[in-house]
Parts: sequence; C-alpha cells; structure tokens
Amino acid sequence: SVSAESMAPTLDKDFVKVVIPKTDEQKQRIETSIRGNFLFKSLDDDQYIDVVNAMAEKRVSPGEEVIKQGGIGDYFYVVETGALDVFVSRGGQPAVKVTDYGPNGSFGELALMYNAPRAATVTATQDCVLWALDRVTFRRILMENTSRKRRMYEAFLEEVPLLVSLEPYERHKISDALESVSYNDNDVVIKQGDVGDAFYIIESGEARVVTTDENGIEHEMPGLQKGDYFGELALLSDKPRRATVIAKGRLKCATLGKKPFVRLLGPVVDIIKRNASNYLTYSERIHLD
Ligand code: 1OR
Repeated sequence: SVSAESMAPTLDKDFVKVVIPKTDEQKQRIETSIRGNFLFKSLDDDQYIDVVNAMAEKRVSPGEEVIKQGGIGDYFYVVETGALDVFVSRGGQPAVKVTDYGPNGSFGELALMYNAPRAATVTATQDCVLWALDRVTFRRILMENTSRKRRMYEAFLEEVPLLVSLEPYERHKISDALESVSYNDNDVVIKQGDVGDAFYIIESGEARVVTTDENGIEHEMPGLQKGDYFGELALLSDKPRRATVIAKGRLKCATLGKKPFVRLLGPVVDIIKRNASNYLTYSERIHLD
C-alpha cells in the first residue's frame, strides 16, 4: 500500500530520503504554509513530495528559542501559524530585534547554505506551529535554486543605487523573490492606465518612457537604463500606471510582485517616495504619505 511504501526509506543515489509519515490533513497544512514562498516555487512534483515527506511538525510556546545565534545549523523552518522575533547581536553588543516572522515566513536557511553558525536568534512570541526541514534535504532540494538566484542577482543588486543602503541579507531576500523577464525591441512592458501589479529593475538594455496627456498627445520622458527602476508608483498609490514603458532594443528586467515589493522594499520606501517627487505634482506627492 502507499502508506507502507512511504514508511520505507528509499535509496536514491547515495543517501536515504527522510520520510516522516503524515496525515492528509498535515500535508494540506504544509501546502498552505509553503504556498507563495519563493524558496519552494520551482520544485517539480518529485522534489515537492520529498520536501513534504521530510518535514517535521514542531510546536513551540511563547519565549521559546527555536534558533540560537552562534549555534549549529540543523533545520530550516517554515511558519504555519504563530509569530517569532529575530534578534542579532553584533560586535559583542546586546541583541537587537531585526525582523519578525508570521504565517508563511521561513528562516534558518543561512547556516545550512553556507555551513556557517546561526546568524540570528529566533524566538517565538506566540504559540507556533512550524515545519522543520532537515539540513540534508534542504541542501539537496532547496539550496541549489536559492543559491543560484542569490548568486545571479547579488552583484547586480549591489550596484542598484536604490538598494545600496540595505543589509546584504535584505538583498538576498530580494534575490529570492526576483524573476527575470526579457523583452524585444518595442515591446510594451507596462502600459499607461493599466492596474500595476509588479515593480521592475533594469538588468540590461534600455527603455523609453512615454506619457499621453488628456489631449492624446504623447510626451517622451527621460529614458531608463541598467540599474534604473520603474513601476513603483502604481504599487505605492494603488493608482493606474502613469506612463507607458517600451523596450528600446533588447531589454531584460528583474521584477518583483506587489506583495514582496511592499514587504522587501519597506526599508527603502522613503527613498522611492523622495525620488518619485521628481515626476509627481505636489498634491500627488502628499497622497503617497
Ligand atoms: P540562520 O541559519 O543563520 C538564523 O539562523 C536565521 O535568521 C537566519 O538563518 C535567517 O534565516 C534569519 N541577518 C541574518 N539572518 C537573519 C536576518 C538578518 N534576519 C532574519 N534572519 N538580518 C536582518 C535583515 C532584516 C540582518 C541583521 C544585521
């Protein structure tokens, strides 16, 4: 039967797959917990099954430390329910809270990816249900995509003026969420009047920016090139796209959806707003605040 099979360790090349038997209800909860998490996005069916099989359910209470800074990396965690705070202590200074996690959040990948000590302490602030993935399964299935993407975007993101003030780890998280999209000469990337659902950074190539006024007259705005970004206004203000952006020759952009834009670019939102004032009127500007 299926369940008997799934309890027997499967020999695949040089290692034994971790299989922790689960009810359908648990599998359903894992699916909900990892849905929308970029680290799991490009798994094929077999990889997905291996990940679900290997996950262990872990319940923690408020105040409990799930990860201790400096400790050895054993598990990667996904949050099903609850909330946790993350603390970092640097240069012998007292630990400061740097971020927090709620449902669908994930943490603990760094020590597993880089064979490094835990970079932060993660403490539950509520009763939590977590799914823990062992180091071997994490490295075998989730690490390749993650480190490939981080490597791919790392050098580029360091050069994007908007993002220089971020911590390296914050840029890592942006890399996880980026998707590259390519356009041919004259392709329309975003269209004036459309509802905006993504933010763009130019990886290579150039783009034209055109606005059409109320009399139907087109105005050519200053163009965009590598490292420039666009598409932020509609995400900041929920207003339709204010300009059309068109590829000028081959154009490659890294895009971020609306939700990750809000979550990951929070620390630079003030810079984005300040820059936006270059092309907004006063009354539009105050609507961004
Ligand atoms: P880990 O395996 O090192 C602690 O165990 C986890 O906390 C770590 O993986 C990350 O998943 C998570 N710097 C380092 N790790 C962080 C950070 C962080 N935030 C969450 N983790 N910084 C905060 C960035 C908003 C940088 C602080 C200087």
